[in-house]
Amino acid sequence: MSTLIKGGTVIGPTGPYPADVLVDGETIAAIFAPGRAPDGPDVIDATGKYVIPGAIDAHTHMQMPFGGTEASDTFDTGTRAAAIGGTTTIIDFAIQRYGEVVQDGLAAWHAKTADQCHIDYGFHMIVGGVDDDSLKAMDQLVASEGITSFKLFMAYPGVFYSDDGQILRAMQKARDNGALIMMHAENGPAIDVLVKQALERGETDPVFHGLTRPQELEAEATSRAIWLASVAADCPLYIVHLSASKALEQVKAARDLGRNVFAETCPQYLYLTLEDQLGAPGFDGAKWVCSTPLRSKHESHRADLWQGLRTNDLSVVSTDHCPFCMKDQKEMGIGDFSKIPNGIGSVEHRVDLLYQGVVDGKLSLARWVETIATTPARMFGMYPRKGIIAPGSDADIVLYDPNGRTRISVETHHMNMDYSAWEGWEIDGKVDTVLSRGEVIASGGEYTGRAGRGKYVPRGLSDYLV
Ligand code: DUC
Ligand code: ZN
Ligand code: ZN
Repeated sequence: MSTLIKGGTVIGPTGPYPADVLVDGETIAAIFAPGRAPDGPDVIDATGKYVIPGAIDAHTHMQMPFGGTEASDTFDTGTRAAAIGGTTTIIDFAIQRYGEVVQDGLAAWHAKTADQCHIDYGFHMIVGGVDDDSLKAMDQLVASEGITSFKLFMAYPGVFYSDDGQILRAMQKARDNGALIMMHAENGPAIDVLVKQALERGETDPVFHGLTRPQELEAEATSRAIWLASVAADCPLYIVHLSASKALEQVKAARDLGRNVFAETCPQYLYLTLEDQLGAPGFDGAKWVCSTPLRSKHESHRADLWQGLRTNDLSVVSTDHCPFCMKDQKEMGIGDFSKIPNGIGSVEHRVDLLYQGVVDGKLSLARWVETIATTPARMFGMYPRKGIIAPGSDADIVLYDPNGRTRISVETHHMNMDYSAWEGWEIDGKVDTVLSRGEVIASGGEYTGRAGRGKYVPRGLSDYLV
């Protein structure tokens, strides 16, 4: 079946242009200058709308066992919410813990996602125990399973933590097989000392989560990861959830030297702060406990991150979607901030929150689309199948209404959370229509997709390898 998306403004890598987009089955068949498409197909009227590639959230944790509980969105609820918000592909993190077999962890993620996802999905692999077996498994995942990126942790000793020797070995392996190393860059052992000292002083409120994770410990770990990657013959390195100016400085310096280093940030670091959210009265700040933490509004973090997005020192915006409810989950940390499960849920709102950056004059339209769709596709080996409006690409397409308005609230969101980290936020722009592989799954506020229609996307190597 053919459909013509007519009268809209396509946002491409070089900017906006008026065009009609012909969809044939699951793919984009052709792009026509306005009025040049043949008659015949069904028409979706895109007049006054931006036509953008379906967004890709390259960092989610659906139903992740973590912090003594499990992230509250299932693959069903989380991918449905993502779809409604204009995201048509997620890359979630399968997990191997110390002593476990990597392939078993991967099989567990395939089992969780089977018949559950509303949109297409891929996996990164968390390697929580780097040893001879897991290193060998990395080769197999790259060669045969479509998994070409591996996350390591410099934080969370005793949970996912890798020491420097383990990190170096994994980086050497990645250098050999072409994979990307994704790094949670915070100095976990030093943070644990600060956490213990704070609790001994009776500092138990959520704000101390942020105060015991100072930016220096993110910057130090970022720098150490960069140097380790250098020792590993310039293994490609991608810093996840970068939150702080000093960490960004490390990435910038490495990139200026031509190093194979990339980084993402997340909407929470672009907008929210340690004082206004994490420091909210009583236990309310628990809603915004995540790692890396929100940073001080009295420093230049947010402005620096927006600038980093403009200059491509930050290449991608992902959510690190890791939702927990207040009831029974975040509440586990009443009286001890270190027991609050770490995570914020935003998978439904990333497209809108970043469009606000366009409205505020901080990003161009082209850069908006690049950071939420095109670059994630290229970074993680899904391009040009995903991330671009082009003939032959999957017809993952969002019609975005720049004249609409979005009000975010727990009353109206679709994520499985009993609060919203963005409660009451009003945003210019609105997701109007979402197509996933040619099928309209959301339009005018009505959702018509279904669990199980999303497919696993085996990924190739990153386009940014040198
Ligand atoms: N940070 C979070 O806030 N949640 C999940 C894991 C992580 O690194
Ligand atoms: Zn992390
Ligand atoms: Zn994460």
